[in-house]
Amino acid sequence: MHFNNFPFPTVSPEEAASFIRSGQTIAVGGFTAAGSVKAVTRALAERIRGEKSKEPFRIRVLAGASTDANVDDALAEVGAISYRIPYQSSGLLRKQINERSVEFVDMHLSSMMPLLKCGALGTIDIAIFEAAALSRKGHVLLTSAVGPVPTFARMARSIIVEINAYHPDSLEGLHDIYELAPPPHMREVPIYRASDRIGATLMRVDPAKIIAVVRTNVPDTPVPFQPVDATSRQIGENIVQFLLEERLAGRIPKTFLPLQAGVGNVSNALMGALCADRAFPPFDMYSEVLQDTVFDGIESGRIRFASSAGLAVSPAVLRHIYDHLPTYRKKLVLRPQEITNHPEIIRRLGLIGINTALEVDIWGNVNSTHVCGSHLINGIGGSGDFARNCYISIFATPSTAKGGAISCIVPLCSHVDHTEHDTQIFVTERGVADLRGRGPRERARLIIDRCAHPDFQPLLRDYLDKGAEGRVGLDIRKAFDVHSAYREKGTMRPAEGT
Ligand code: 0RQ
Repeated sequence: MHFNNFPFPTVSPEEAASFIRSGQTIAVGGFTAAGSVKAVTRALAERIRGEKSKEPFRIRVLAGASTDANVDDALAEVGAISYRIPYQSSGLLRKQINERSVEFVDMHLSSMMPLLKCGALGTIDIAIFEAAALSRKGHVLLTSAVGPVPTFARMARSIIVEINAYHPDSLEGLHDIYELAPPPHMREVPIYRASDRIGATLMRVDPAKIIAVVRTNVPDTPVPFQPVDATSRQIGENIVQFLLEERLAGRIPKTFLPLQAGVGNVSNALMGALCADRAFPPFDMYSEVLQDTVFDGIESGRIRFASSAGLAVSPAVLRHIYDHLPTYRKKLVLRPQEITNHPEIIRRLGLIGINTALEVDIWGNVNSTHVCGSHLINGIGGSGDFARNCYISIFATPSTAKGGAISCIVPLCSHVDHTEHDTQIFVTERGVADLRGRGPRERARLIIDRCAHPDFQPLLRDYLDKGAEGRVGLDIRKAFDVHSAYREKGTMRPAEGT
């Protein structure tokens, strides 16, 4: 393939940004900070900052998941985002969403592409994405993520490509590009193992749509993880213990099953614990993001193969992967998110899914997204895709948050992302509650006894014991007392002597 010998206009980020007009919908490539757009959205933000127009400049922004600071933060700083889907993790954008100046649609990542393809999410004016290389016929070598890019590029009216020299063109072979046909033409997706490749190494776009190419040389800038604390370490160890016992009991095959792990500090810490435990057999990952600790596992041989939509790793780990590409091409594949999060494949592979909750209620519902039912943190992301369809679905959370002021186990979730029908196993640093096959009262006892913090157990037991009549016994009048207390007094802890 002859890369970079193309006729498309190579322009400055500012010139490329001049194609974007207020009221348009742009779709940005990347998945989390991996492969995120680096230059055009930042140049657009600078232009908006300098403009004297009285009319606010507002655009709709579609992404694969979260982005790095060059997209969400840069555009939010100049108030340019009017609408955003399907997931975000920017502090500033979160503030604007919670102040209701940005319309945010919190969506299962697997739902986005089908909705886009059927036209329910409107049209895309311009897709902007990063590439390591581009050919005159529109062959694209993507960078550290695939995520939404194949669908965005096919559906957009115009395309701007950022060729980022930070990513070598020897990357070819890491990606597996495959797009699903819309119904009624959709076929089974022939992935039977995490390592199966079913598509092309290069993405193909219509060259007539490429209106500009920008050159950059910038690394991905993911948010650094917090050091692993004792609580996260203990959660990881509890999960390891649970999975080893399941294997011993014959409910997980001896050869083990592929794992999915979510985002955040807790998830990073528990992958570290899984990889450090010598009793744990080598396993595959079929996930949507891979964080740093996964690569320690690949290096030590604990992880055999990893499949993902993007590499949400530190610059040092990405450099290591790029320095060892012949090895990593055999151990790693990057896929579109409609494949990584596809319910059919998650079910067929028999995944063990491990996601993080904000709060869990005693009936087994999970809130992953909204504090006190109202204030968004990030979004549901792919957690629902995996939780609903996994062979074993685990939700992990510390038993308390905010220095012990909040119990993460509550009488009733203030917002429900995952219903009791889609959850199975809960893990905190206190222990493990296996809810499979159990009715509501037994589930409640298990969660309180095994997962809640001892300081909050009396309150939760009292709620359960003094509950209303009926199969569940949920007392609607007192269900949100702990949330009200937190809002009013900044703590869910009962006052001394009550
Ligand atoms: O806030 O830093 O201000 O103190 O929430 O909590 O404990 O650091 O946990 O980084 O693992 O994130 C659910 C947000 C957990 C994440 C969530 C506060 C806590 C802290 C973060 P501070 P931790 P993590 C695949 C899967 C949904 C998407 C998903 C997430 C902050 O995992 O976004 O799973 N998940 N995708 O203090 C009030 C509570 C709280 C609370 C914690 N009960 N009430 N605040 N916090 N519990 C990936 C993708 O989809 C891309």
